[in-house]
Amino acid sequence: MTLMVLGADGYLGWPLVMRFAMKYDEPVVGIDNFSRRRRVWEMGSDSITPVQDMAVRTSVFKQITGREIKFEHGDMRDYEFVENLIKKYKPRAVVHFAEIPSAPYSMIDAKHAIETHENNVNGTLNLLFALKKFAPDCHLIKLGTMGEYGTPGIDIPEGSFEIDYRGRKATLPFPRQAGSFYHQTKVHDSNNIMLACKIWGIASTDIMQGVVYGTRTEETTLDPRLVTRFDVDESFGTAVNRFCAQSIINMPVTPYGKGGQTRGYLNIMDTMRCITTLVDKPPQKGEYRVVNQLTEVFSVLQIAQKVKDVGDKLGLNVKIESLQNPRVEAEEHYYNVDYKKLKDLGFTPSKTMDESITYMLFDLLPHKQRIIEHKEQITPKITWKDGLVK
Ligand code: USQ
Repeated sequence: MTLMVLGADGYLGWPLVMRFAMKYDEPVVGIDNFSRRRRVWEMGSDSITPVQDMAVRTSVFKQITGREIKFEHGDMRDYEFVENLIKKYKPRAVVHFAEIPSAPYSMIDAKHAIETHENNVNGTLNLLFALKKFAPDCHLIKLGTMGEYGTPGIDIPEGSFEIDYRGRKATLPFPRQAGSFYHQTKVHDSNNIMLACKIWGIASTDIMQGVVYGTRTEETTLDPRLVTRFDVDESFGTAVNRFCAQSIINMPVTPYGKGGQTRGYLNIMDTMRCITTLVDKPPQKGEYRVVNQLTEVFSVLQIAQKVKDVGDKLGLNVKIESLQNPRVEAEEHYYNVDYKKLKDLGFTPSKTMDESITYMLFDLLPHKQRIIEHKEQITPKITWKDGLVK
């Protein structure tokens, strides 16, 4: 049997193929079309960590560990490619990370919104049809987002909730209220996967993942050439990572608006451990399982303060400067989210944000010059109301 990772060149995908290759005695195949690299270049930015080509990555990994990662280059939008892939490997589990992950990128203009939809929704549909045909017993582990739920002002369950309406009770999917065209693609994916599980008996785990941060995993530290990418531009960099990079170059960290936007967060190492937990404990055939994947909950202002506290101890003299919010989102809101299913399956968090920020700053210091070179791209220019404002 084979384990497959779609999006194996990405921030999470590259560490995951290495983790799989170390942990399991089964063939591990990674797939990518390198679109993340291209899209970050399109934003005028680059990974702050110098990432190697895939051929170098896989051969260095083999030299050091003796373990093999197979790689296939291809695009999930191409049904023929996807069908041949699933037919060839008939995977036991496939982790689908091969999507455009950026909310701001999807808000630039119609072209970018449609590209994000086309890539994400069509890619997932191609995968579902190919799985039905050639690997109906495969466990599909799909990366969704906590952002699917939005900020509803009531407790957020894991996927579904019980409702008593006009005298009748039912368990229904919890309402999705995405806040960007990117987050909407994940909602559409969730609906399509739910339907495929119901009608074709596919077994799937849909991960409602919080914001991931971090510079390293067990495998990326084996050799500098195995490092994973680290983006800081407004589209592909995420809050904690951007705040750490800003503090390295003495640029004020930038909570948007009032800074009360509260989200779930988890370290990239814990992300790897969550996914292997899910691989080891698959759902039943036909089951559509939703897990909320996060380990801690903070507001952006709390995160900015954490980065300042740690940075100041290291002598970085971190400043916090709120920016006018380029997004349309609640800046003060109720946020209480369940995240129990992964723990029930055996996952225990290994890292807190407090301890992670310290080593993240240490890991980023050697790349200070590269952050300075991309300083321009850190400042937001994409607004939810007017798209890219030059
Ligand atoms: N934010 C700031 N200042 C910044 C950057 C972001 O205040 O410099 C705020 C945003 O306004 C937002 C929060 O931080 O309220 C999170 O923003 P983000 O850019 O870190 O994350 P987001 O756009 O929500 O998307 C990221 C990933 C996406 C994933 C999602 C999980 O890019 O792929 O789906 O996190 S979640 O946020 O739970 O939906």
